[in-house]
Amino acid sequence: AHGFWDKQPVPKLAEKPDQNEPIETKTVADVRATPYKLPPGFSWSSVDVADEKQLGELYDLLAKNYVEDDDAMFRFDYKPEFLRWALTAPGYYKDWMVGVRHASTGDLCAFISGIPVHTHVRGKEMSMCEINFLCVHKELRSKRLAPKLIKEVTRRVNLRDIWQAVYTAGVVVPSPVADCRYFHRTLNARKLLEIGFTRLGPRMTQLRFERLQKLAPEPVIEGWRPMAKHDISAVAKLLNAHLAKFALHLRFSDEEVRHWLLPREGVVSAYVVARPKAAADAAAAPEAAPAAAAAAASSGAGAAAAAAPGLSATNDKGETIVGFASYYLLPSTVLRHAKHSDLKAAYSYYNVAGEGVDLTRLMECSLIAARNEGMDVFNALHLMQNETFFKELKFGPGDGTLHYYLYNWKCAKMKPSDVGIVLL
Ligand code: NHW
Ligand code: EN5
Repeated sequence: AHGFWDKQPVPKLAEKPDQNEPIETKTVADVRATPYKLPPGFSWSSVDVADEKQLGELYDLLAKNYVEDDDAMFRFDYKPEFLRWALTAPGYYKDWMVGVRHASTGDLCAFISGIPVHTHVRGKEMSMCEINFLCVHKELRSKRLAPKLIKEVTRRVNLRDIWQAVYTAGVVVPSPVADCRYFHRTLNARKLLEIGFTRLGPRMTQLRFERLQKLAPEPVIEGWRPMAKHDISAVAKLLNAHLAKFALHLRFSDEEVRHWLLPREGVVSAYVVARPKAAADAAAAPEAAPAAAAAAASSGAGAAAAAAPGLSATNDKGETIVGFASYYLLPSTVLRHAKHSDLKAAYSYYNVAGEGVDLTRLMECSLIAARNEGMDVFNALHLMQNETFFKELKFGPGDGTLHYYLYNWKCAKMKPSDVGIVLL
């Protein structure tokens, strides 16, 4: 059934592996030294996203030909600034941005990208490649160009002595390591109804629906503020400690936290919950602030075994960071609509509710912040601990599922709550 995937080092669909190991082991000397052959009329061309013109060409290809929902009502519209962010990861390689051009016109007609990441799978850490933005122009579909792109990027990754990859897709191919549903939280009820993103249930009026989705005007947690440069190392500590709870997760260096999580206007938003230096000091001195001290003692390093210790980290200004929340901004084009041309969506990224912070309240603040940034909808996957807040915060299941994959790795299937990776 899968002429291509059946020959790749991935588990078969029927397989129920219990190992945690590579499927095949090779060395750089085994890797083909020359690019795969393309059909006549096409040529390989690495896309330099630092070059404004090439970034624009990639944007155009994806804006017209990338992922749509099942009913072809919406298509992802990754903006040029977003693509630059997504593809210039720390340590990125230009030759992992694999493009295909028409030899005659020079037009970019297909693409796949890889970036380097440190991935943990059930306790094993590996340097991997994270694959994204596989796209073939609509006029060139079903000609087996995608397998060519996948084999060529694999070759270029293998030449750097990397043998595993992590990727997600809305379609099922051999073989998902986890399956995560999309959930959606309405922020602009009227617009979502107008564009057919959502419908009113039985006995629901637009007015009732709008009232039901109402949120507070401003974030409700004390100490909530945008993440700044002086929070980078504290956020890295908090985030890596949190992610270690999940069977599948990445490890972020400080440099990667700076790249992926420092706010970028119109691309990624990130907030911390910071306790002022004085309050943190007071919490450490019982006679000064008994209540705060009790809370600290019940969750601090020397606490009794009863309470789970809450996470916290000190930032470069001496504040205690006890929470972190982030989302990325990815609009979709509304296809064939007279009044609206785009759907503004925020996607839940990485969130950590540390000591004394409730995850539901943290996410409520994210919803409010996203709404105040003009977003129409807030999307989140059913992974990590997200299920714990969906009901109270009025998220509902969407019609899409995101499947998680590992290339050249055999391990037991994971529950969505084991998944600690969010890709763009
Ligand atoms: S998922 C988004 C993928 N992109 C889109 O859906 C955009 C719209 N669609 C298209 O552009 C995020 C085309 O339909 C594409 C397929 C290009 C999808 N994953 O050329 P043919 C990612 O970027 C298989 C994996 O004739 P086409 C992750 C399909 O099963 N395989 O089809 C990407 C069939 O193989 P089979 C996919 O429609 C991860 C073959 O392609 C797939 O003209 C990539 C048909 O090829 C998908 N999303 O083009 C894997 N879609 O065996 C990375 C189709 O069933 C692996 N196929 O016969 C790791 C590499 C690095 C390793 C390093 C160690
Ligand atoms: C690689 N990084 O299907 C990503 N989106 O549910 C590539 N549905 O938006 C793979 N069909 O359910 C991406 N509204 C795979 C996802 C592709 C895009 C996709 C789904 C996810 C989606 C919407 C619109 C459906 C339109 C008709 C949807 C219902 C929302 C409703 C809000 C109120 C509470 C209940 C749910």
